[in-house]
Amino acid sequence: MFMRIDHVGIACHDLEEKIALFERTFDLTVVAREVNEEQGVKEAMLHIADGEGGGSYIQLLEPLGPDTPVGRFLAKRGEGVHHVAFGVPDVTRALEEIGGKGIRLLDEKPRHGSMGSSIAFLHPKDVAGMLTELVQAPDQRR
Ligand code: CMX
Ligand code: CO
Repeated sequence: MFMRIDHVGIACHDLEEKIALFERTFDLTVVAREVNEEQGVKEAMLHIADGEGGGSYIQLLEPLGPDTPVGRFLAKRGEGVHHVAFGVPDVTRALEEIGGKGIRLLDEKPRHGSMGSSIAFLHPKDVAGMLTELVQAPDQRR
């Protein structure tokens, strides 16, 4: 079902400060910056490698406000790994399959993600405490 790890999402208070940290520490390059109102985040994607069906990245996330998923996470736990995102060929199909196994879906249908991707989340309480994101790259052929 999973083709690769698409990205690891990191919650942080100050996006620009953490972009600079990851660039100078790991020699990574920002390939996209976006504001996603629906997800309540300002974010940057730092490219690591290219793989089957798309690349792999670190996603740095700053909340747009306290009453957002990342805002609540920062208040409760502080900065750190927020979610792991896996590349799938077809998010709609993956949701059907995974939902059929009794895992709670936070999204019944795909939403807009970084760089034109389609994304959906699974409930962390049903996946060993890991907030899990499914990602279908925009150019993914079936
Ligand atoms: N990883 C693991 N557990 C998490 C979590 C995370 N990122 N965020 C919250 N939780 C846990 C909390 O610790 C809490 O557990 P306890 O009751 O044991 O304390 C429980 O889930 C409920 O958390 P909450 O504080 O009530 O937080 P929310 O109301 O935000 O609900 C969640 C949590 C996962 C349902 C919500 O954050 C969500 O729908 N997330 C999906 C969307 C998202 O995260 N978007 C931002 C990223 C966008 C992108 O990647 O592009
Ligand atoms: Co993500």
